[in-house]
Amino acid sequence: GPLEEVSLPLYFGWFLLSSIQDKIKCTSMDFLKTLDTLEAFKKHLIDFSGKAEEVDLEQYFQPTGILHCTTKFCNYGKAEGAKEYAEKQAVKDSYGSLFDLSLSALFVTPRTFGARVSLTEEQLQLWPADAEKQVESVPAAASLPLGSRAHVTLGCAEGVEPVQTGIDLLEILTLQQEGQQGEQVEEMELGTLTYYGTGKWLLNLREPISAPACFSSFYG
Ligand code: ACK
Repeated sequence: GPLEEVSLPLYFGWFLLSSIQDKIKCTSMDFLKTLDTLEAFKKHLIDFSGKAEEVDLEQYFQPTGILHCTTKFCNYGKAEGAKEYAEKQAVKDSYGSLFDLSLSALFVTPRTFGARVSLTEEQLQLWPADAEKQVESVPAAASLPLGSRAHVTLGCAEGVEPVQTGIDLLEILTLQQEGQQGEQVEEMELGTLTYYGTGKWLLNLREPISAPACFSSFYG
């Protein structure tokens, strides 16, 4: 019946607790502020904005709502494998439980701003086996380790959908896997900043941010 049809959420994921959301928003805004002032960033501005003009990164990226790490995008049941995912024993067992997510890097591209999430073995039980394989624009991502796409979207450029954040992360990780060292541009207080070309920046955090998060779902 109609009730059954709407019983699947828009997506499942880990929802960061509000105390840590505030901390991450502060840290990430500080990072954008610093990145904006770096000579190295200004040098590559053209890749970033298409113009040599300055950009205010804090304005450039629009917040996209509650901070979370999507596990399975279900699209209310219309996405492939949505029902199977919702029925997985691990998903049922963990629903409503608290987890500790490790945010290991921040990344910025002309499209998105995000945090990489490094999943534990336990957390990978909730990760769909095909998440990295679904991205047609990054075919090489299929050979990345499971969980490579895991991220928290921190902001999107105007007109960009949040689904792009995980795709941008996969692009950067694919370059790394292909042996591209990137250009290590700066030792920042937070960690090492690397440039991977065409507007792709990755800050590996010296100390990963530990983020308590509830595994649940979003209906919208
Ligand atoms: O930032 P995100 O991970 O990217 O969180 C949002 C959330 O679902 C609600 O839109 C993500 N999302 C949207 N479409 C897809 C998709 N096709 N595959 C995986 N994640 C998706 C989006």
